[in-house]
Order: sequence, then structure tokens, then C-alpha cells
Amino acid sequence: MLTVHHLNQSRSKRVLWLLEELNMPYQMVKHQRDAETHLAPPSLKLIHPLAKAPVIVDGDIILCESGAVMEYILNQDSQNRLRPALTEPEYYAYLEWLHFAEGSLGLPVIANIFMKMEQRDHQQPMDGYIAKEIALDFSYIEARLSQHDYFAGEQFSAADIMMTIILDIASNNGLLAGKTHTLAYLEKVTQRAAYLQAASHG
Ligand SMILES: N[C@@H](CCC(=O)N[C@@H](CS)C(=O)NCC(=O)O)C(=O)O
Repeated sequence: MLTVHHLNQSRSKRVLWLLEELNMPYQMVKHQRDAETHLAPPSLKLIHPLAKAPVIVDGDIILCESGAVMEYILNQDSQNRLRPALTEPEYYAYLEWLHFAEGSLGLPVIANIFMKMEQRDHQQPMDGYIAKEIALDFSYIEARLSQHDYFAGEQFSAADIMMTIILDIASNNGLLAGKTHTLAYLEKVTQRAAYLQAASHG
């Protein structure tokens, strides 16, 4: 059976959420962040050299990087749910947003949090760069969600799971102020039963 190594308050919630949506059997090993450093505990390094969550283990396969883990799990689903077929026009929108979550959006959102913990004069190159990326990314997201119910189109997909975790962090840090479509979307997807089940693990 597939094992999910879950770190509290982390991107491994994506994997739990997807497995709950698909109603797939799995077992979970919980890892608790260090109370002071907020980093992963040594127990995660025993599973994978990067010591980051998520990591899944399935037989001989040990896989990290949440986008890859999502695709791995979708490939196990005989009903091909939560991902448009390769022949459907929505497929490449799905692929774009699945990768956008980590490839574009993750860095400015996380960097913004760390930069707020520092004393800054707001004149350094990083300030301008991160502010520009945040403005660009959230306008792009808002435009998409003003035209479509979900990121890939009108159907909920694994791309929504990838995007929501970062949007949730962004919302908690005040980055979605005034983004009415994005906030309404977040409210909608975080009411799904599978999301609530995944979130109940911390
Ligand atoms: N791009 C990776 C990011 C993995 C990552 O940074 N995970 C964080 C949790 S959200 C982590 O394990 N942090 C603990 C640490 O760095 O010690 C993914 O999407 O899986």
C-alpha cells in the first residue's frame, strides 16, 4: 500500500487531499516540525535525502516533489479522474497550472513571508523582484478565475489541489486582498469534504 510521509502544515496536505478525493487506500506516517526552527525532523531525512514533504513510498518507488507525486497517484487511478485526458483541450491548461503552483507561485509567496521577518529598507533588488512577481501572478490567477470555475476549466482537477495550498498561504498573509474571484474560489474549494479530511491531520 502507498505510504504518505506527512509533515504537519506542509505541502503534503496536497497528497492527502488527492488520495481522499480519489478514495484510494493509503497509510500515513506523521512527522512533526521542530517547534523552534519549524524545519522537518530527522525522521524525514531517513526516508529521503532532501528531508522535505511530501514523500511517498510505494513498493520500490520513493518519490518527492508534490507535482510528481500527484501525477504518480493519478496514473494509478483506473478511472482517470481529476486530470483531463491528453486529447481534451483542457489538458494543457491543467498542465500549466499544475506546474505554475510550484514553478512560479511558490517562490514569491514563500519569499514574501521570510522577507517580512527581516529588517529591510525595501530598496534591495529582492524587494522589487518579489513585489513584481506577486502582482503579476495574482493578477493572472484572478483573470483566470474570473472566466472559469476551476484552473483547468469547468471541472475540478489535481491542478486545483496544487494551486490551493499556495493560495491558502497567500490568503493568510494578506496577499489576496481585493482579489474577489480568487477569494471566492478558495472559499469554495476548501469546503470540499476531501480537503477538510486532509486538513484534519494538521
Ligand atoms: N517543491 C517541493 C517543495 C517541498 C518543500 O519545501 N516542503 C516543505 C514543506 S511545505 C518542507 O518539507 N519543509 C521542511 C524543511 O525544509 O525542513 C514540493 O512541491 O514538494
